[in-house]
Amino acid sequence: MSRSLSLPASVVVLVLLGSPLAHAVDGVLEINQTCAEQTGCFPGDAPGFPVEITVEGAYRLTSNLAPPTLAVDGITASVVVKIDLNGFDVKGPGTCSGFGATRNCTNGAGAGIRLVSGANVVGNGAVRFFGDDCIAMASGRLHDVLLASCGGSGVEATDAVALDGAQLLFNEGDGATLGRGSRATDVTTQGNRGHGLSLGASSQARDVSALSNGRAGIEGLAGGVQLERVAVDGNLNGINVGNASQVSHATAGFNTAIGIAMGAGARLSDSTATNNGSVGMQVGARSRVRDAVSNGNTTHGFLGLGGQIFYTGVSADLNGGSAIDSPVGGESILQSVALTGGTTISGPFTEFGLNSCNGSTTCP
Ligand SMILES: [Ca+2]
Repeated sequence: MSRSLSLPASVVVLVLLGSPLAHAVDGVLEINQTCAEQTGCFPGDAPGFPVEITVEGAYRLTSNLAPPTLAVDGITASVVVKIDLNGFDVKGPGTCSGFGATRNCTNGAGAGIRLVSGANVVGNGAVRFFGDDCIAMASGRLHDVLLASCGGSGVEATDAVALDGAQLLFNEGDGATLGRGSRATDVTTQGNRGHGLSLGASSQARDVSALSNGRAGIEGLAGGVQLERVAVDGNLNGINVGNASQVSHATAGFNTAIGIAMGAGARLSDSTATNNGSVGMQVGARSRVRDAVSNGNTTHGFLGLGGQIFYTGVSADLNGGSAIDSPVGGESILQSVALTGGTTISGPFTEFGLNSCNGSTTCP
């Protein structure tokens, strides 16, 4: 009767052969370390990294993934895919040292996830310690991801990306480089060597914290950028955006250079800049600055790089330079400003409404 207590040898062989092969659950194809290394995870994927996806569809990790060298990607897809990281960690063999401007990671050709087509969706997990970008992609949606300690950027996207819920930490490149028309929400980006968040033209970001990055906390020099409810602290420049951009409800503190720098035609409101190492807030010609406070910065509280700037409801104190400096390009307008400090204003201004400069109702 001993034969009934043990499985036939043929069944054992089938089980052993079958176990590393990933299979579909409700149409979702599985990816795990065993199939990646031993058998390939599905048709079109040869054994060994990277896991190659050549068929459109939905995929899900069922273990952590760890490629053996910095030269290979973790996952590559040549088609539109949806990848659920399922709480797992895609982790390369890299190492890093330093922080912010001194962050230095081992570099290599391998990205954690490389998506060649557009319109991909990736979420719910971590990608770390790759030699190239953690995620390289064209366009799509990333959500609920930790992208950290990669030799490139946390995410490098050539086109529009919706980035919703991300921790972008300690990468040697940018926390994220996103193409034009992108949207970033609920993002923390800290200690990257490049920009915390680099935005293409006409992109939007809200509820972003950018801390201690080696370049700008949030950069968008292509212009037409909209930022709302952002905190930038301890970066090189806090915010550095181009023409026709809008910033509201921003706080910029303790950045090494300028707190908030915007191009011509800026709309800057309901924001504060404190204790930055250069100008608190800088805008180009024909900008509007409303309900803004700029205190304790090393040089000017507000600096206009051109004329015809409308300042209303702003205050400045304890700055090392002028409270407002607008040296060129036609008269600017002051309305309901409260300025204190050594030189309250330099440059041509027209006043109306109630102003206060060092306690005087007439500003110099
Ligand atoms: Ca493979």
